[in-house]
Amino acid sequence: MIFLKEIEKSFIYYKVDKVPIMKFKSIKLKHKTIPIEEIKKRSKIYYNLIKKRRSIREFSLKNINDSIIKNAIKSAGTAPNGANLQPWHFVVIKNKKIKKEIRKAAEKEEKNFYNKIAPIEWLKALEPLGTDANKQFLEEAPILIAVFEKKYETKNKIKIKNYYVKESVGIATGILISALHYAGLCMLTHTPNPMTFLNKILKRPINEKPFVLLVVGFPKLNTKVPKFASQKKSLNEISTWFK
Ligand code: IYR
Repeated sequence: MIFLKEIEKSFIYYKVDKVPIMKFKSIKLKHKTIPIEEIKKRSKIYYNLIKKRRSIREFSLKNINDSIIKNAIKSAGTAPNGANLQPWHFVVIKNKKIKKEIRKAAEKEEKNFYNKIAPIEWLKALEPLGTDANKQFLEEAPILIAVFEKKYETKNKIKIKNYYVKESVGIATGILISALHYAGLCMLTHTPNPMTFLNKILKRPINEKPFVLLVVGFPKLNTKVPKFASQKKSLNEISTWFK
């Protein structure tokens, strides 16, 4: 039996014996294959660049041009994601008052984390990073980017489910970090736990859940970073090859 159902104007799907067959429009892929030597060179250049990325916690007050952040967010928006539903939202905070509010709320959660709820093993794991409940960087850094994951979308009061939300937003955040680092900026992926205060302060709807708070800027003069975090696992440790 064949059912025909029109969902949107140009979007038709057929069900043949309950197996949905999608009709889709295609366009020609724009891809220029470059010489292998150039590919090898680029792979090295990218690795040499990305390996220099460090999470920093001391930011200078130097401002950042909006266009840099806009391009980085547009880059993040190209991330592969579930059913191309693009289940993310990025909130850029430059406003001093809001940054102060975020710091206050984050420090409240962090005090609770460090002094009350964190299991001892977790605190032990964090020891080599030297982190604590003081989050001065939330006020000092010129830009905060709150990344939200959208569990679902509401259209005409109907909930439309998103797919692979965490994976999609994780990939988008990775691209965002890579784009900002490539542009020459430094950042910290900050995850106060819980982060729900961000919905309230940033007036985000309930279908959005804070994923990460990216703290973006330039390092303070003579900024120090934990030695421990520069020790990366070797290729052998992180990969297995079948040839
Ligand atoms: N959210 C806390 C604790 C923290 C947790 C992990 I996992 C880190 O890699 C770093 C910190 C904080 O931001 O201090």
